Amino acid sequence: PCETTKSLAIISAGYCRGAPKDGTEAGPTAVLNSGLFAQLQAHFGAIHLDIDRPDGADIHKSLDPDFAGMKNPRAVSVATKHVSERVYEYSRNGSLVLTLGGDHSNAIGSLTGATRGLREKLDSNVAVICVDAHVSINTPDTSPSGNIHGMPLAFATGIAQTKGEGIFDWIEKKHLIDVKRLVYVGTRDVDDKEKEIIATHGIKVFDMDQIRRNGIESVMDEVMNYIGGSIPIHLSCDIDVLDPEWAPSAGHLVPDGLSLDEGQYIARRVHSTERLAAMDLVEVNPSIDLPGVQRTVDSACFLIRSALGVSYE
Ligand code: B3U
Ligand code: MN
Repeated sequence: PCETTKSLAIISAGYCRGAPKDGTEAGPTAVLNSGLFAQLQAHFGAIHLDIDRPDGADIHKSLDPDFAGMKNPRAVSVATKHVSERVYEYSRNGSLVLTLGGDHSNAIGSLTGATRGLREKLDSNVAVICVDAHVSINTPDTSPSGNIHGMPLAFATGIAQTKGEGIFDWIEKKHLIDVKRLVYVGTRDVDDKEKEIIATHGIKVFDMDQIRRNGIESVMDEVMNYIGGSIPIHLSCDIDVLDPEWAPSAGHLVPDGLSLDEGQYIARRVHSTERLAAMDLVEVNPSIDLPGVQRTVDSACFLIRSALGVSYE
């Protein structure tokens, strides 16, 4: 049983070393300053935490050479560890936690932090609903790019175990999400090696084809059935799940995505369970497609408000 959440903590995780393009460091500010923070504060009395340091930004690139194929591994490890610890503290104390990225590597922090915190508080695993055009589950071995933003679910599940000194050596068993409680919605760009990982571990995927065939309502019925009726939910959103028409300012656009209505439907369904314990929203990049930034930010805010049950005038 998951008690009703009373407070909201917002974690600004504007770190971008997991991605090949800069720009997502400005994501949290763009999203919060568009009116969202005021709305959340009115609704929850939200607390907003900027995580400034240590964020790995001070690790000069020359001191952060590739490791096992990963780019910027030390900087990303430091940043995600920090996000994980903050999310953990707030989850353990019963807050609903909203983490704003930043590139998708930040989900390593939010997923592990919430999982650890909720395990301690409720003695329960967490169901993770990943809403992403990708499955973001490459390991350093399978990654075609070396970009850690393509790997967050591999590290958060323990499927990727690559560690070095100062490189993800903070991740322990207590941080790991259960692959049997992980489900994807809206995927449409999956690498062949990722397909193998998904098959090997029996991970549940509802891709765009299934959504087009059966409709989002029926897919969400199946999602809710799959995760079961009692455990807390972590909603992990990459803005690129939306069609580029709705979210053009993202780093890795994939055509034929969700409409904003479909995205909102997913978020509302999660809200209606009253079991949302943590949410992240990553990859809003205000330096890509400048005319489309406001539209992207508006879409992100819609998803967040819908998931959190916040209406506004
Ligand atoms: N799967 C590719 C591309 C990618 C997927 N998701 C992100 N990037 N963020 C990779 O590089 O892992
Ligand atoms: Mn993605």
